[in-house]
Amino acid sequence: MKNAETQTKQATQTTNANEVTPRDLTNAIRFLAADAIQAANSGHPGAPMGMAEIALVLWRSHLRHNPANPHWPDRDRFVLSNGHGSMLLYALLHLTGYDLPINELRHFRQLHSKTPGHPEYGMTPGVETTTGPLGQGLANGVGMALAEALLAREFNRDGLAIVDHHTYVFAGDGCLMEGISHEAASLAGTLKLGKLICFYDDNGISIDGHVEHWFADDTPRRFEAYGWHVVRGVDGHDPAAIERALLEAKAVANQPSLICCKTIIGKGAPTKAGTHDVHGAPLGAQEIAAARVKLEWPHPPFIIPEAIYAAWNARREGAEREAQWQRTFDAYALAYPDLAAEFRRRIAGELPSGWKEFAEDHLFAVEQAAATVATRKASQNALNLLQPKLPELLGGSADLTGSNLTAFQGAIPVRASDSGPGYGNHINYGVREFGMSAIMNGIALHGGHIPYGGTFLMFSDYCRNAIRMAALMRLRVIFVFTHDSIGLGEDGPTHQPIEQVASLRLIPNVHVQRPCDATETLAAWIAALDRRGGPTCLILSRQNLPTLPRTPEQIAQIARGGYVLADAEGGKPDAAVIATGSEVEIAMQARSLLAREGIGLRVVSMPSLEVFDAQAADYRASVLPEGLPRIAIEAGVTASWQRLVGVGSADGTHGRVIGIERFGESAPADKLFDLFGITAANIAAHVRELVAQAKPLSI
Ligand SMILES: Cc1ncc(C[n+]2csc(CCOP(=O)(O)OP(=O)(O)O)c2C)c(N)n1
Repeated sequence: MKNAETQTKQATQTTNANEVTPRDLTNAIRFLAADAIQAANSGHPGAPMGMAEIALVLWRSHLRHNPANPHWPDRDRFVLSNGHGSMLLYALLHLTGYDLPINELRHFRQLHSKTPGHPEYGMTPGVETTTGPLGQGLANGVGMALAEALLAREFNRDGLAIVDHHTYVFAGDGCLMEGISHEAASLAGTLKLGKLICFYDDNGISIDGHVEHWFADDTPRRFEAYGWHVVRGVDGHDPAAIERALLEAKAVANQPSLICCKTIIGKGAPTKAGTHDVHGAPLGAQEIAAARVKLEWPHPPFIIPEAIYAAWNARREGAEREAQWQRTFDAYALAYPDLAAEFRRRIAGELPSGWKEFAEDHLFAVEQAAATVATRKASQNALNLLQPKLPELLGGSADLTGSNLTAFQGAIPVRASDSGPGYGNHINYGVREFGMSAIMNGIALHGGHIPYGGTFLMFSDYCRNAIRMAALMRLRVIFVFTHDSIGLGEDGPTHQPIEQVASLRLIPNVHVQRPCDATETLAAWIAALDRRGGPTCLILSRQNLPTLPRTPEQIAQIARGGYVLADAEGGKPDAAVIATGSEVEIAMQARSLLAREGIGLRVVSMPSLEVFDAQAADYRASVLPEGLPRIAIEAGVTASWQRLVGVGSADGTHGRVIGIERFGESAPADKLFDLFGITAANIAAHVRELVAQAKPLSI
């Protein structure tokens, strides 16, 4: 038997540079995918094999990218929305010359490889977004295309287009069945995102089999109804037809395009092509061997002849393209030095120097103003203050702008014009919470803006998987969730969040901030903007809340997530109450009640449990000393707090949580707070019991 090296040599010699055919190039994709999936004994060969010709045309003849610099700001963006076909993307990145050696493909889906089961942003050079949850990639692409259009409006000057690129998306039946793709496509059509081009891999197959039994939409007409330009009936295995379709799509500047490609899933697999067997399982050694014969690919697994590598390699053109852009940028920098510096800063995601000191100075002013306002209103005030310093803020709301108060003074709504979206800095996302969230992820991924968007906290459940994706990708996206509890009153249980705050806290990398007044609200915005490690959810009240008195030291401590807002008079607490948001005021009232009885209650305001948890142990212990009886109060399920107050702990610490473990009711807010015991009297009653049980304590 020949050893691998001899086989390699022979195989490599069989193809010389002049003889490389399109079939050789697509074979390289097909066999890298099939062999890697076979080696991993898991994965999805169907989409990579079925989309090989589409990938060939797009990646070799159109995609403006530079494999040596995946961060070049004006590169075209590519999104594999059907992320299960990850081996297609890995093959393309490897073949075109990204830093993704063949060894990484050999280790597809293995621990610590750069080739995880689904493409993951930040793990593999050239992967623009994490995809796998179907439909969201397309929505990310809409966000990227929107970011591109808005930045172009803001920064480009006559003859100096420093922002001028396309966003390309591959999507399958699964993506187009998902509701989120409807939400995102509808907005993309309305806003006339002409530089968004999506290839629909119309292979008629999903996991359960032939989609005609559960997906009989007329997709082209549906997209036409959204305002897209649709290229129908393209043979997805004919490079010339794909090329024509792509040129047609690129020529349409004020409509996004959908190129509908008829393909055969798993094309090239002799017996399994066209069946759902090839969608999500290795082909098997026998089928791959037969495919090698059928497609005349004699090369062993993971061996690609040099001539084929050379034909795929995009480093030289990539370097030229980037150098050409750099020349434009240099001319731009000469003509508009300030704008050029601002563009660089925005793309790097750095905030302007001095912004934080500026914002923090205002914390004192807000504290001194001692206004009684809803925290949603305090949030708008914070935006009014911050936005002139931070033009990268790109706001929006899912049709609740006047309720979420996301529009700052002078906000310019993003509107379509004849040539695509006009300049703006506030987006009416329409009633599309999930779409909004995934589009914001795309905007953040593109770079140049910090997106934030609002809806009622209740509907954070609609946003949820996109919040999770923002957390997984560690994106700076800010979710503005207002109407945060039974405090919203008469709208009733459908609109009253009970479990939402606790459930958002369960998502790793998410910071939840539930400020109690105007000062904490501004501090929460500062923290969210300053944070680069993930998204923040701002949880804001509908009802007015008074600004509570603080010393400068306490104002500084807000950034630690939790702090002593008011200690027992005389500094000797008998118990501590931990509260967030609107319940902090109630805790303060309980403190006054108990003080009259000689019981000392420490009030700990804890706008962010995650931030507090990340503080040093001695700081945490200074706020919540061991042995001091604790009560937590929050107008929602109690799950977040049981650990912190020691419910059920073996060490004898005992605590309680006052919360709401059932759905709300339709009634005025004050009646509901009484009904659910979210009152000063109830806190006081629990504290009396706790203090009576507690051992004497000296701190
Ligand atoms: C939101 C979501 N639901 C379900 C899945 C599981 N899943 C992965 S691929 C797939 C079928 C996709 O079909 P299609 O887009 O036609 O892909 P193809 O068969 O062409 O590879 C499903 C249901 C998923 N990844 N994301």
